[in-house]
Amino acid sequence: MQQYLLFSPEVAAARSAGIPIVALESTIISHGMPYPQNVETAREVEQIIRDGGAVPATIAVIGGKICIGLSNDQLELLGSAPHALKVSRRDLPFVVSTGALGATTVAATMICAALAGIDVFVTGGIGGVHRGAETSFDISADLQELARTNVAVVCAGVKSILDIGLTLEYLETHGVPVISVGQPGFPAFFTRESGFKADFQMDSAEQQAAFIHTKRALGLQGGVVLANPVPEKDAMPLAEIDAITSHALEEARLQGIMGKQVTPFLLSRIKELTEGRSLATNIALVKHNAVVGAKLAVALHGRRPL
Ligand code: PSU
Ligand code: MN
Repeated sequence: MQQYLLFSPEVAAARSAGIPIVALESTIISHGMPYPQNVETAREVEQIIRDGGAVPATIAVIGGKICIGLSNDQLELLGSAPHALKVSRRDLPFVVSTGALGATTVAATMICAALAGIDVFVTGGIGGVHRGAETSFDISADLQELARTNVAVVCAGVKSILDIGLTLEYLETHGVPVISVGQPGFPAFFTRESGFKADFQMDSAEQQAAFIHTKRALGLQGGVVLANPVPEKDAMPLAEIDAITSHALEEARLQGIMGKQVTPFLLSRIKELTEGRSLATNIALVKHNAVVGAKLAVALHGRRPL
């Protein structure tokens, strides 16, 4: 397997020096935000992780290799290339074997992080059970990955483009713990509250690391969701985001958007309909998650090896 992995010099050095590493995904760069804010944000998020005492490893598939850590040029390529494919578990062997340019989702980034021995991953929002999944069967592969792959995912919860209640039910069925940070409520990405509670609240990185370490020690396979609410000052008004989400969902339905296009379509329509205000919120919450993720990686590193 290792023949498919290519570590950047910075990540390779961190591995030999025993410095904690935090994985970052690339779908958020290629399909989650517009250029050039996507590349700027990716760089800033990496720097926040460094400032927190860890080393960032942004993950993507380039030239048939799973790249663990990207150069500035590679970040630029992923942020600007219109042909970057959105790569989930199913797509990973395709992009690796063909040499196509691949931006990894939460699911694929978890797989690659686990292959590289990285146990903390920071992103914005995870995929989930889509509204109307009882007829469309549209449930993100991110949830199955959380059920099986040992990586902790720091996010700002789940967007209300999804059915948040069903997403939490699905995670419970598959034994994925959902831990909130700083409040009991499970956040809804753009807003701090979703109306649902997380399973456990753990505010300190030490507590979170002890939980993850114990889960691992008990042989319980699978990830953990760490749900970190967007800072109050950056959150969007609930009524506004609800109205815009309903509008975008209706457009997707009318245009017959299906499969892997659904999430990128909704994300980009929400951004357009809020005239970019949702983008500012999105950027702020990812940066906030990077602070939490770096602390967790440092705390978890102190507990190794299992
Ligand atoms: N949700 C967001 N922002 C994102 C995504 C989801 O708020 O960028 C991306 C992530 O890469 C996630 C993917 O893993 O979309 C889920 O896509 P799908 O629903 O097709 O599994
Ligand atoms: Mn889907």
